Amino acid sequence: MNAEQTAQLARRILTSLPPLAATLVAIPFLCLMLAHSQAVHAGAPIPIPQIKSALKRYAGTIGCQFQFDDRNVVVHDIDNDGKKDVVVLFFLDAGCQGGSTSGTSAFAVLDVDVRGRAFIRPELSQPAVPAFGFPRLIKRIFVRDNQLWYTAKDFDWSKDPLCCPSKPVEAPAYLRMSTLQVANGQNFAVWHWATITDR
Ligand SMILES: [Ca+2]
Repeated sequence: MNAEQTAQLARRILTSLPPLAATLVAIPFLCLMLAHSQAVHAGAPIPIPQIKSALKRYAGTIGCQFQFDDRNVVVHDIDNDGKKDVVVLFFLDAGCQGGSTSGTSAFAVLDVDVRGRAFIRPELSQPAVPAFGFPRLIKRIFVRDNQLWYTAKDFDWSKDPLCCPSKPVEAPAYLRMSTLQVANGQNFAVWHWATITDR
């Protein structure tokens, strides 16, 4: 039950009770609604050092060359469950392959608790969750019209050398769930990051 459903249920019950009973009944609902409000929400301070620390620990277990720009942190309900999430962009050479063309920009999703502690949600984050169609290097993420967007440079294959993409890209980024059918006929729901560009 999300915060809005909790509020609706509370209103239905409270309007059917006498005042004293309504006050007593309201207390657990208030506690429940406060618990919902402990999720990350727009306007709340974003604990950048804690987010960076959690991200660095996570990245250190899966790759090398971790990089993170403090500006690439947004608050957005990326999985459409009605609760705001912290979405970040970072850079990582997953698997430590080395070389100047190894590593990619990657998305991660975090929760932040009431004490400002940040926790990675690996089930929604790269590299466990694959991403399709994005440029290798993304510069910035932001929210516009309740949608996650990014800016990047992509290759103009007619002239760009391998080091240096030059074509500006601005496009939406989505976290989507698809159904994967496996050999025995069973279906699995799997998350993936997706984008729409004119590439
Ligand atoms: Ca969410």
